[in-house]
Amino acid sequence: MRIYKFAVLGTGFWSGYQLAGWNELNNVKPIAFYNRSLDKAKALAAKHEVGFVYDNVDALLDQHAAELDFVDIVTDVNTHALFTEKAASRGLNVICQKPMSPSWETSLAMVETCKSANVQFYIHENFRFQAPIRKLKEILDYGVIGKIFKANVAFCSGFPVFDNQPFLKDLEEFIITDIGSHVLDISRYLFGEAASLYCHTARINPAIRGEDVANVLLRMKNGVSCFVEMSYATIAEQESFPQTLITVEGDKGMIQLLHNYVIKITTRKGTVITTADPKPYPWMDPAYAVVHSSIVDCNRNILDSIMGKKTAETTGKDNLETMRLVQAAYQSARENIVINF
Ligand code: 89V
Repeated sequence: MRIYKFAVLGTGFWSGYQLAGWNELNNVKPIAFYNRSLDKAKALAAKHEVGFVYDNVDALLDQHAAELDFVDIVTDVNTHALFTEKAASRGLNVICQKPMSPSWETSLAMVETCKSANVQFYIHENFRFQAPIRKLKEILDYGVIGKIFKANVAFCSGFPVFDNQPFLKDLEEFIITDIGSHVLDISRYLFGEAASLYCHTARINPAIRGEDVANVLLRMKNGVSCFVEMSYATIAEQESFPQTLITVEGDKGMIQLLHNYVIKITTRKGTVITTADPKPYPWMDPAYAVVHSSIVDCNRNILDSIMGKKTAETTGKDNLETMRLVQAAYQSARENIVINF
């Protein structure tokens, strides 16, 4: 069996779970880690029996490019373009965490860079791989609720997200890049591409730099009116983090994805209830269960593409469409205008 070798660039909070996700697949192996502070890289390397650690990306790539199949970029968003360029110029396939980059132009350039270098480029957009989202899509495709005309996709939470990811506090553009990139991608996955978008934003938490509330109204090309709401300022009776709650209405009924992965399907005949729990893994943080579980499925989808078995869902090219929505949401909120695509 061929073992696919990779390097991880960035060994912060998220990379431990990313690596645990890779460990669930039996034909991949990390061989080198980069982190700007070497101590963190060393700690993670000891845990995963990785022999090479660097605090210089070029040194890692120069030393190991010949044996690597891909790099997995798990650094903060501002370094994504630079590290993508460095890996692509050495002929390496690139997997990069979402959001692809802070700007549309940079994202476009990243996709072009990888295309010109003839390497594969993937965005690790995992929300669409969550078990309840996959099940919801399956039910929608089955046609039980008929022709869809309206949807609500909501990620509204009061979870103390800055405790684990403090850098999010300093982002000038926060919730639409961090959560919007996920939930706008889910909306594309479920309902196709958007024809127009209108967005309001607000900052409720005075201790952060960017917006922590955004309401985005999409008109999809197929006519569906899709309201995508996100908030980290929500005080709710039942906290839903990190679940995306979804309601879809069609001319024959309604599907609701509710707390704890409960799915209710209502038609004129009544309501049927089912569940779609994420597959559990021992390394998952229970507070992030549905997200951590989806890492494995996202990794598998990308690896299948690297192995030439099938096309990945979240290629850089595909994710450009999500980034287009993210940037359009900011423009719409800034200028108070409807953006037509
Ligand atoms: O996916 C992420 O980037 C994380 C979280 C799961 C909290 O959304 O910020």
